[in-house]
Amino acid sequence: MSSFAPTVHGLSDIYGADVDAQAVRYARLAATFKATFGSQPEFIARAPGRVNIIGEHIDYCGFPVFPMAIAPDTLVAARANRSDLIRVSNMDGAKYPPREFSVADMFEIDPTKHEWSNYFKCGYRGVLDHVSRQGSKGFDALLDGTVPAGGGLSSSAAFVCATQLAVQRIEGLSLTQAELASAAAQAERHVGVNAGGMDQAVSIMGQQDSALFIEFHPTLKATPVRLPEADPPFAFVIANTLVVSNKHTTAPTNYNLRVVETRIGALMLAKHLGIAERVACANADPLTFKVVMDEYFAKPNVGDSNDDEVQGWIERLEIMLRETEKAFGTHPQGYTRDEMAAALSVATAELSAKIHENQFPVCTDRFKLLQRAQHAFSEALRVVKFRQVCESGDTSDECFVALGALMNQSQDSCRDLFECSCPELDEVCKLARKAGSFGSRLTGAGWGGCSVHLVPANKVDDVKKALADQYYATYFSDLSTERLSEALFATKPGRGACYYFA
Ligand code: NG1
Ligand code: MG
Repeated sequence: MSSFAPTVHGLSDIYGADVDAQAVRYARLAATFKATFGSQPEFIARAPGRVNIIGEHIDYCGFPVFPMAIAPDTLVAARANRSDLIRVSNMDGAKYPPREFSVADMFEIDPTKHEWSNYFKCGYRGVLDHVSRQGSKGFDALLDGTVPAGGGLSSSAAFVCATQLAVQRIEGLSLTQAELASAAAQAERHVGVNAGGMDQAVSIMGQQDSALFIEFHPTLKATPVRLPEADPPFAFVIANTLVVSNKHTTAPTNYNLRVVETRIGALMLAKHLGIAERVACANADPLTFKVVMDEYFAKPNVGDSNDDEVQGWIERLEIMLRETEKAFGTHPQGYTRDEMAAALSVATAELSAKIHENQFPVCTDRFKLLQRAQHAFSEALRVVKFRQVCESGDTSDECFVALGALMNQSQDSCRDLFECSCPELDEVCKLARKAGSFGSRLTGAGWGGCSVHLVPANKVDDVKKALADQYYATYFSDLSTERLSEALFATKPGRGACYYFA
């Protein structure tokens, strides 16, 4: 892959963004930088948030996902300052007060502290860890973010990726897109979340007008896929439930627990399939459902838009779904730690080490391996089918009915099998479908945050009105018009990360 050369884009290139508002924003950022640090920034690095159209909680299972980059983003204006100090400020200084570190302290991150600059340090460390180097230069940075925090649109990935772009330029490094994406995914683990790599990959590699089919295994690969062009065209409406789910405080019972359930599920499924030794030799760390599937069929990865290869995915995933039922069907109530340890013939303490509990503790009595595995394999199947419909050349209403149905099934699976929805997300999906959405589902980690809806352009206003009147007016009656427009908006695929120069 080519190295990630800095690119210069005009402001009008930010698809879907309000160009005038963006121009004002960049000018304000540069002016505030000058007022704060005494000179103009050298450059502005930008990385967008994302919305995941389909493929939830399966990036860390090694399966493909289908997100797109959006207009809301993080900007980092920066300039080297010829000292060994790193000074970082935020346009929202009331919420995120200025911080100052010496270059030598930048690798210290305390994940138990809720501190905004931790994400800045993550981005800093991500790049330098990747090249096994210490930082060498002081610099000043001013950040501005428009991705709502904790809303499921990946504010953290936008933040970390934009910081990485700034740091690599200051340090004179040039990582490839894939390296930046992987480094950012690794880096977020320093704040205590055992994250997958979807958000960072799409933030870096996003393409205007296309969603991305992102594969993680055996290597990171992003294929742009266009949504079918229909008349009227289709848009994605994003609706934030405004239920804030903080991944860091809920990780032991939510996000990190799901990661662990899929990891133990992979180990036990391998044993059920009689390939425990084979996967041990494959040396996959961590072992994912995708690795188990590949080893079971011992065939090369398939992912290209060739009919037979798509058919191959579908057949394999269907077989894995049947095996899942056989492997875990006896325990619909879930497994205790002792039961899982016994099934894997290890001591309970050893099991705890296998799932890295000292780094990412989890808290539950029962691990629902059946339901989590059923979600993972069926969701992967839906992602592959979604791409297949997009590339079928069909632009009729039926094709959008099919895409919408896959999104609706994904929501049902997230609610019932993966248990990562919440009543507010379920309600928003129901209201939107009634008002004309073809497909509605949660997007991102869930348990709150955002939902995404596939809506024909001529129904966008109806869907927005239904949600404004029946959801927001009911539960958030004092919401200002401005906050409502941040929570509820239509969007299209936008471009990925880039640099701007004055
Ligand atoms: P968000 O919505 O950003 O919390 C998280 C993970 C993704 C993916 C989704 C679920 C991080 C940074 N991101 O997204 O990798 O697993 O949940 O599909 O943890
Ligand atoms: Mg995040």
